[in-house]
Formats: sequence, C-alpha cells, structure tokens
Amino acid sequence: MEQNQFSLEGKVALVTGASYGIGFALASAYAKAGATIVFNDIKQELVDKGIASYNEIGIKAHGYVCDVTNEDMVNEMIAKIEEEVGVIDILVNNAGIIKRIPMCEMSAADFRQVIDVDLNAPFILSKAVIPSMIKKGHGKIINICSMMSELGRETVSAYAAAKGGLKMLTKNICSEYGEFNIQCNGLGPGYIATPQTEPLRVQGNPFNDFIIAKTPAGRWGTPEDLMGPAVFLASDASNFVNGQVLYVDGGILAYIGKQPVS
Ligand code: NAP
Ligand code: GCO
Repeated sequence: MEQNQFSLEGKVALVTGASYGIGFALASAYAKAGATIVFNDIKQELVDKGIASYNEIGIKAHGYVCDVTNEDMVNEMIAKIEEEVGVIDILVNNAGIIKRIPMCEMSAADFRQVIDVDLNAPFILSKAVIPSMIKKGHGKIINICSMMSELGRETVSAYAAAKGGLKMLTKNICSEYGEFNIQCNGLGPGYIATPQTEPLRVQGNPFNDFIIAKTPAGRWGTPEDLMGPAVFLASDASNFVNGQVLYVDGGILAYIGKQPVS
C-alpha cells in the first residue's frame, strides 16, 4: 500500500459553489489533505465572503466568479485557473439548486433552471477539465448526487430528474474516460443540515421528524460527515473505484423507517 494514499499533496482541487455549505466542507477537507483549493460562486461578494471564511480556518483559497451554467464563463474560468493556479486534478461538481414545487404547478422554465444547474453544469465543467486531465495522465471527477438520485418524493421532480441524470452522467464519464486514468464517482449525501435544507428543518416542520425517523443514525447529517468519504474519492486510495455513487446518508437508503409506536 502506497505511503498515505489518502494524501492530496500537490493536487489542485476545484469545488464549484463552495463559498459555504457542503462545498465549503469538502474544499476544507481537501486543503487539510494537502490540496490547493479553488472554488467559484455566482457573485463576487459571495466569493469574497468565501475567501474570508477559508482564511478564518487557515486555508488560502483561490476564488472565481462564474455561473456554472454559462459555458463561455466556465471555459474562461478553467483557462484562468490553469494559468494562475495550475491544471485541475480534482473537480467536484457541487453547485446545485432545488425548487420544491408540485410538478403540475411547476413552470417549464423552473424545471429547466434546475436541470441547467444540477445536470447541464456538471457536463459543462467535466467537458472543460477532461482534456487537461488526459494530458496529465490522471484526474478525479466527483459529482454530488443525492437521495434523489435513487428516490422520488413530492415537489422535487426537477431535482430528482437532474440528480438521477447526474448518476448516469457519472457512469458515462467513467465508461468514456476510465482508460485515461480518470475516475468519475458520485458522492450521495443523505439529508444534510445546510442552507439548502433549512426550510425542512424549521421548528414544527413534520418533515424534520420524518427524516430523523427514516435515518437509522437518528439525526440529520452534517457537512463534516461528508469530508472523509470525499477525500477518499479524490485520492489515490480510490484509483480502482469508478462509476460508483458512494452514499453517505446515515443508512436512509437501507431502512424502511422507524415503526410507529402504537
Ligand atoms: P447550498 O447551501 O444551497 O449551496 C449551494 C451552492 O451552490 C451555493 O454556494 C450557491 O451559490 C452555488 N450555486 C448555485 N447555483 C450556482 C450557479 N449557477 N453557479 C455557481 N454556483 C452556484 O447547498 P448545499 O446543501 O451545500 O448543497 C450542495 C450540493 O449538495 C448541491 O448539489 C445539492 O444538490 C447537494 N446535496 C445537498 C444535500 C443536503 O441535504 N443539503 C443532500 C444531497 C445533495 P449562491 O449562494 O450564489 O446561489
Ligand atoms: C428535499 C431535500 C433533499 C436533499 C438531498 C437529499 O427537499 O428532499 O432538499 O433533496 O437536499 O438531495 O439527498
């Protein structure tokens, strides 16, 4: 076994949408494992806020303003990163949105916007980094999937369609580029306490109790729960793991749910 095959020393990691939330936690884990951190966000003020947050925990992060759905902006950002920081070894397609609307009340524009950020953008980002990964002889692409890559629920039709598609994009990148020593895997968080799920966790929302009853761990996950699995997928320790989705869900996908007390 290689010396410390979990080390990311000398690697450049781009985590999209990582000013806060899950992306921030993953980028912080990568920095602690030795990687140089690059992230983007849609607004300069969020990039500045993100850089300050990374600085607070002793991480010098490189931040770029980029809307991941805009292919020209993405290509410009990747070129700038390669010039200013280095070729990207690890790409985490983390940026994502959700719109919780009953399907028959959802506009096609809203549906398209979710697909654009959660599925089209990972395609755009992956297409932008793969050629340099091939030249370099290795690469890691990690797509942030979801319980909704496997399950549906009311009001999240666009999100589930996107995250289900993202699971299949993951398998396809594995199939098409595995021969170039590029590993593309999904990381599937369960229900995690971040700004995205805040509306579900507010006091008195029955969904909060539902998730706790549905999770063998009996709690919401935290971004910190994802850090170790994310380092594994970004490191040499997973060089023969490809096209998989690693679910970090406290057991939700395996469990029918706590029996109601009669
Ligand atoms: P979050 O708190 O809402 O953060 C999402 C991040 O993505 C924000 O920084 C946001 O920036 C950025 N973003 C959104 N649209 C963007 C765009 N077009 N271009 C660039 N950046 C964009 O979400 P989170 O909970 O950390 O989730 C991160 C990822 O994990 C998402 O893909 C989500 O689907 C997935 N996930 C979350 C959970 C969960 O329970 N929280 C579970 C499974 C999977 P702005 O603030 O500028 O919008
Ligand atoms: C929802 C939640 C979920 C989580 C996550 C679960 O409304 O059901 O937002 O979609 O964000 O994706 O893995």
